Amino acid sequence: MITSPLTTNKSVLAFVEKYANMMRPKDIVWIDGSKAQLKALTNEAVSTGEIIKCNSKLLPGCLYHRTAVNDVARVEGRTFICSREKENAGPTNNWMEPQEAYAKLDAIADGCMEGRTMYVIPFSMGKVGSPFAKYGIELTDSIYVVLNMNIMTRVGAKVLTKLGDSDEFVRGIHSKVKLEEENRYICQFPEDNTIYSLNSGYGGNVLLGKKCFALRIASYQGWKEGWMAEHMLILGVQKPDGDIKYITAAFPSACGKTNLAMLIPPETYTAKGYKVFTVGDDIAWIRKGRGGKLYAVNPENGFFGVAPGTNAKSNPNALASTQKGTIFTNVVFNPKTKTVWWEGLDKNPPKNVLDWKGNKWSGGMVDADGKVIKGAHPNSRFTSPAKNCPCLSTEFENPKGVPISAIIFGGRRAKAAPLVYEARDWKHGVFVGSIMASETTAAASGAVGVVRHDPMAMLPFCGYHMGDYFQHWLDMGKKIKNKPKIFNVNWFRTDDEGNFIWPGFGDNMRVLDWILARCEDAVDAVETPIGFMPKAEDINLEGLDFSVEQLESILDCDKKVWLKEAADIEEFYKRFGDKLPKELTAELNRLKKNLRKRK
Ligand code: SAT
Ligand code: MN
Repeated sequence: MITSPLTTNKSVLAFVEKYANMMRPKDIVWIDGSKAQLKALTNEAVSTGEIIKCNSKLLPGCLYHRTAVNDVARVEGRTFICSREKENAGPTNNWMEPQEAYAKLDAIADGCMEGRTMYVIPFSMGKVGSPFAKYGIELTDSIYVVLNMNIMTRVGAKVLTKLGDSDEFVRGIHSKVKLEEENRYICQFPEDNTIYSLNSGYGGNVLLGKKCFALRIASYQGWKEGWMAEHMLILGVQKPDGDIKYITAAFPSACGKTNLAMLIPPETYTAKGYKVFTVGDDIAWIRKGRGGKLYAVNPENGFFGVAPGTNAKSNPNALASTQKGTIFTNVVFNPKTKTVWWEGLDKNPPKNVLDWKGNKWSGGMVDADGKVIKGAHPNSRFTSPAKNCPCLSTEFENPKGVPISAIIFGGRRAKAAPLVYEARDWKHGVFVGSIMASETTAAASGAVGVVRHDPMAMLPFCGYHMGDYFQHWLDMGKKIKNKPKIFNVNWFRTDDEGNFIWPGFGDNMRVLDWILARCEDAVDAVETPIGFMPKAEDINLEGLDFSVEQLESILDCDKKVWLKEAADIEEFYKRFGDKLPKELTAELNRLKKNLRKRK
């Protein structure tokens, strides 16, 4: 059997040996997490051109990378849940029979690392040793993946020490192979704790700790073990009296989770002493804890944020997070200054630089039809260490997590969904999450701007049957005495010209303020057919050029529009067949009844 400088764990060694025999790398390097090793790997990637070092004065420790042009986003059509029974993957996932999948994937992986090095990355999701933590080992032939995993997760020898002799670790197998689109597969085997990712080099497909493990595999583990893995940010709002309340919020990819997680409150709040702290920007693992409450941790250790639109106004905390030790992917690169740029960073796009494809590019360039050519890919990303974030919560490393007061669901909807409404109770809240719909974004390949149902923002990430997932949500509610209140928000309503009505960003604090007041029973609400809505005068508009009439226009419940929504939900629900919990059907019937009432 092969040996390792880091462990004698037989399951780990057998796993590495099996895939070394299959993929036949020229050598194997165990990632110990040391600075010296990471530095040497960075230099190696620089020497091959895989990575470019940024300006060490302006962007110390920052790196730049371009993916293949056909490999820039998650590929939902090539993502599979390989459960033994098709039924267990449910109607919303692609499914492949595990033996068939292994045969197919092993054939692609056969000899795929010839002439390359295999890196063995031991990593932890969650703080090593915390009650929430889960461990994994990712095999990869990409230094870019090693360096990103080192930012996004806790990597190295300490993970193997903690794992000891246990075989409870998630097995991640990644190879770029030949980056062939037609042989690209992202396969999760929830019953085997195993992930295969072949023929991709894009973050969401290859940083296996993230969507593949921390959501698809972990949602399945949570279902079996009585906890939850959710596509949610976690933030803390500190009031002037010092009390901090925590909120989790689920939004689909590229709908502003990072911005909300790092929100800077408007002057009217900061002057009074309000502060917002970030615990996480993408994923929350949630368990029942002390006081009959739900507690959440962020299992990640960094941010894999969308670059375009991030600027000193929209998200100064995210921008600050990218100023050191960050990996930029598919943004604009200036070879002279060795700095980066993306659309929406500022109003001064550079000239004579290189775009995300490596072509010569200057700001303002247009194509033959006069359309502006973008320099950065719309799904270009920064990978930044969480510790860079100026508003990182002191609870970020708390092994027990933070108590949740409110859960928010939100989508990107030009019409229909109001700025905010509150569910009547937990069951209704699960219904509200289950009926989420949102316009698609560039985070996944395919059409952008098409409204689709995306329950709890988990459609691409739930590792089992979504009907069982809804039931799991209902069951969790039965187990906890002090349940968080559940809300729905929509920052994206547009007027007839297509302009956003609500200013969003820092001003979303005004909505969070109402949400927390509701959690403390400190403010009234109006009951509507869809749930409780604020009285317009209860949303603080101080210091904002926004009229009560404008606010009322997005605090509406148009019965005609909602009857159409209800009909769509009914259609969507049919897909779940017998697995749709009857509580949700009852909620849908109640919604329809409420909408048909005269008043
Ligand atoms: O590309 S990722 O899946 O990592 C980010 C996202 O789509 O939310
Ligand atoms: Mn995400």
